[in-house]
Amino acid sequence: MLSVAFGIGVLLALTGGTVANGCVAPHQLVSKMLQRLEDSVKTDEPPNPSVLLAMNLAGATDSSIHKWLLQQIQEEAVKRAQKDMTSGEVALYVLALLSSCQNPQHIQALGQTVDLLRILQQKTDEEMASLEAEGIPKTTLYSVSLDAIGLCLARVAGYQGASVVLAKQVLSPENHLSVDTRAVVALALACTYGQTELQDVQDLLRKALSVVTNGFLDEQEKGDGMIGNIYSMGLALQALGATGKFYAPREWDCAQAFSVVYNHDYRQPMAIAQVLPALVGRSYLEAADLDCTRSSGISPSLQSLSPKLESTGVHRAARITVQYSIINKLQGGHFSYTTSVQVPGGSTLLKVLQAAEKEKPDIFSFQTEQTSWGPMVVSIHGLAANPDDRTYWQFLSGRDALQEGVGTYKPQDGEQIQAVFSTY
Ligand code: B12
Repeated sequence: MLSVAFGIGVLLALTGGTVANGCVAPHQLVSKMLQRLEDSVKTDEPPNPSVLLAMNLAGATDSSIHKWLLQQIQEEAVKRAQKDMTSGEVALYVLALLSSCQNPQHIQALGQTVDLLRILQQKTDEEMASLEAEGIPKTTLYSVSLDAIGLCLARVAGYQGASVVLAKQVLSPENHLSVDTRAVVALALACTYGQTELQDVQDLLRKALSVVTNGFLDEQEKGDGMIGNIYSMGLALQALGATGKFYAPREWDCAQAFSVVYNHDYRQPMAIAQVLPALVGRSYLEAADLDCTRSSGISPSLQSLSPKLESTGVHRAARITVQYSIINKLQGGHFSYTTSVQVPGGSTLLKVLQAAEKEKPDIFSFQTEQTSWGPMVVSIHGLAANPDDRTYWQFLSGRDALQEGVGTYKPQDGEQIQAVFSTY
C-alpha cells in the first residue's frame, strides 16, 4: 500500500505539468482507489476495460494484476468483439488497449488476430445509420460518444460525423441528456475539435462544448459542488478538466467539485474507474498519449487473484420491513403487485427482491444479468427489458429514481420500493 502511495507521488511529480487547474487528489486517496481497483480484478469474472484504462491513466502499470488484466482484455477482444459486443463496449476496449500502448488494429491472443478499429468503425456506422433513419442510436448517445472518442484517439475515420450528430443532440432544446452522457459527449467533441480543419464543424463543436461546460459550471454553483449525482461526478470532472478553453475566461472552482468527491467513499470499481482519472488530473482523452516505457515506481501489489468472498455480517442485524411493488403499464397485459418483505437491516435491495420471490415465486420472479456496474435486473414477472424497444426496469424509492442498482442500494425500514417497466 505504502509503495503504491509512494509510486503515485513519483508519478505526479513526473507528470506535474499535465495537472489541470492545479487540482489533484491527495496521494493516500489515489492509492486507496487503486488498491480497490486491483482488488476488484477477479479470475472468475469478465475483465473490465474501464478498470485497465483507469490504472493506466493513474500510472499504476507495474503489478502482476495489471499484466493479467491486459492479457484477459486481449483474449476477450478476440473472442467477443465482433460477435457480441456493443459499439460502446468495443470503444472501451480500444481505449483500454491504446492506454496500454497496444495497437488496436492488431490484437493478438489465443492464436488469433483481430482489428478492433475496423470493428469499431462498423459498429459506429450502424449507430449512425439508426440515428439517420430513426433519430435515435442503436444503443445510446453515451455509447456513440465513446465510439467517437475511440476513433478520434486512434485517428481513424468516423468520429467527425458522429461528433457533428452529438453536438446537434446536445444543442437540441427538447433533448434532456444526463450529466454522464453530456460529459462523454464533451470529451468526444473536444477530441474532434482538435483534429478537424473544417471551420463550420469547429464552430458547431465550440458552441456545443460551451453549452455543455457552462451548464456543468452552473449546476456546480447551484449544487454546492455537485454536478448531476455523486456517480456522474467522475465523468463531469474529466470533461471540465479537458475543456477549459471552451468555458474561458470563466474559471472552474475545481477545489469545490473535488471536495464533493473526497467526501464520498467510492467502492464500486466502475465508479472508481470513472473518477480516478480526474483525480490525477487526466481524462480519457489522454489514453493514447501515455508513456508505457516509463515505470511510475509503483511496485507489484501483494494482492492475489481470488474469487469473491460473500460477506456474512448482515445476518445478525435487526430485521426491517420493505414494501416492494412491481408495475407494468407499458406493454402487453398490464399488472401491479405489492408485497411487504422482512430482511435483516443493512441488506441490499437484491435481498428484498429475493425474499419477495421466495415468498411468492409466481408473482415476484425476476432475473439479473452481471454488468460492469454489478447485477442489473433484466426481467420481472416474466417481462423482459429489451434494448431494441428501449425498455428497462426502473427502480424508485417513493417517487425518486434510485441512484444505485439492486446490488448496492440498501433500503431503510418502512421504505417503499417500486420497480416500474419504463422506456429510456
Ligand atoms: C445508458 C445507461 C443506462 C441505460 C442502459 C441501456 C442500454 N441498453 O444501454 C438504462 C436506462 C437501462 C439504465 C438503467 C439504470 N441505470 Co444507468 N446508466 C447508463 C449510463 C448513462 C451509460 C452506461 C453505458 O452505456 N456504458 C457504456 C457501455 C459500453 O458499458 P457497459 O458496461 O456495457 O454498460 C452497461 C451497464 O452500464 C448497464 N447499466 C446501465 N446502468 C446501470 C445501472 C446499474 C445499477 C447496473 C447494475 C447496470 C447498469 O447497461 C449498460 C448497457 O448494457 C451510465 C453512466 C455512467 N457513468 O456509466 C448510467 C449509470 C450506470 N446508471 C445508473 C443507474 C442508477 C441506473 C438505474 C439503477 C436507474 C434506476 N433508478 O432504475 C437503472 C438500472 C436498474 C436495473 N434494472 O437494474 C448509475 C449507476 C450508479 C451506481 N452507483 O450504481 C449510473 C452511473 C448513472 C448515474 N450517474 O447515476 N442506465
